[in-house]
Amino acid sequence: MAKFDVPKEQWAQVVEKSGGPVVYKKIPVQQPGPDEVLINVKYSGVCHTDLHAMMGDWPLDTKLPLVGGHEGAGVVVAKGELVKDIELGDYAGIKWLNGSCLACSFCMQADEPLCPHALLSGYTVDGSFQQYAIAKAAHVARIPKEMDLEAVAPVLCAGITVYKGLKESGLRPGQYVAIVGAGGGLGSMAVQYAKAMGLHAIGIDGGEEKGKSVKELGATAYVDFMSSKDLVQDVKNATPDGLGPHAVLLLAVSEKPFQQATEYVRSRGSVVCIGLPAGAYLKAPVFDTVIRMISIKGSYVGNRQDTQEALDFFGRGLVKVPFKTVGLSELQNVYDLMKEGKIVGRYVVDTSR
Ligand code: 8ID
Ligand code: ZN
Ligand code: ZN
Repeated sequence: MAKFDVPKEQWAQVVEKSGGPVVYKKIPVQQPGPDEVLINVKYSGVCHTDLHAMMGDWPLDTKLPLVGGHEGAGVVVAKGELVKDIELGDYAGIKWLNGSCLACSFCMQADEPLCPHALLSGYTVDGSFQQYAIAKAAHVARIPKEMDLEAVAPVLCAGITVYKGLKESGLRPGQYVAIVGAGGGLGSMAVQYAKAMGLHAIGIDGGEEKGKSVKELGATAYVDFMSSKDLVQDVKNATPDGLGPHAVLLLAVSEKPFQQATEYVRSRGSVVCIGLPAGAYLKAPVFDTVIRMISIKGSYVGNRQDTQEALDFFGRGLVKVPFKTVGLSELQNVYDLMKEGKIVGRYVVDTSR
């Protein structure tokens, strides 16, 4: 078995107060508990959730001080004595779901994201914006050795979440799905998973650069919410019979599309809410929802099986999010770009710089 020298101190990005900014500094390396592993995080994707966490956007408190991050890909360098199925040197991933009780009625049915005792990476426990991060061994993603840790990092939240959302939508191959926020991190992956699952993706986002990227990733059509004069009609027109997409994946970080989706979804279609804009509410006309038999639902990350399936799509070369890599020390710059909606695809941070 490989042996690793784990330092006592490491570089991390720390949220010291709600609202930020992040502070790049040295902090102690923690030791894993009996059922945990310590992962030397090499790369971590930056999800919009990390920005929500820093800004205190949601009605759920974070720990403070907080190390964010939940798309961490790295190498297992230490483990507790109860961990039997992971070896030192294996590749593993820190996901949003850092741990769960494995005994409640949700965990028993593989709905572990709904566990009332769930631990959340980069929210209720420290996450992957540090060089050494801890997670429950049962929950870390098993990443095959041949995978590129830099490219696979965004799969660990964005990939799993949109893959699960597509499964929850009930879509069948050949049908149409509208992906709202298609140029962002989750959206870029959603377009590719949709295509790989035999669906037609209608990407919705703002600006030409995002449109170009969405088309290159395989979308059948792109609707620009910033320039469209009649978005509802444009989305419907992107389906051959003009009746609208069979499902909508809402990944945007603004409330308006959440109010709009039931207007263009096809009768008997489903609207799947995934994005989490601060303070947002859903609103839909009862009349339309009833007589057009529309389903509205939420979808929240994925379980361990979804994780391995989402990684398998990556392994087969079917999904690859466009990403840019910067040093961990530059995380605040990434948040500044994210706030302005300027990121196409994902930013990945390299924890060695
Ligand atoms: O499990 C979950 N439900 C889960 C998992 C991971 C992330 C939920 N999320 C949530 C995040 O917390 C965040 O609220 O999903 C949302 C999207 O995360 P992201 O993909 O990491 O964000 P991004 O890269 O900033 O992309 C957002 C995109 O939305 C577009 C933006 O232009 C950007 O490309 N957008 C906006 I803001 N308004 C839009 C609109 N009206 C829009 N696109 C279309 N129409
Ligand atoms: Zn995320
Ligand atoms: Zn549980």
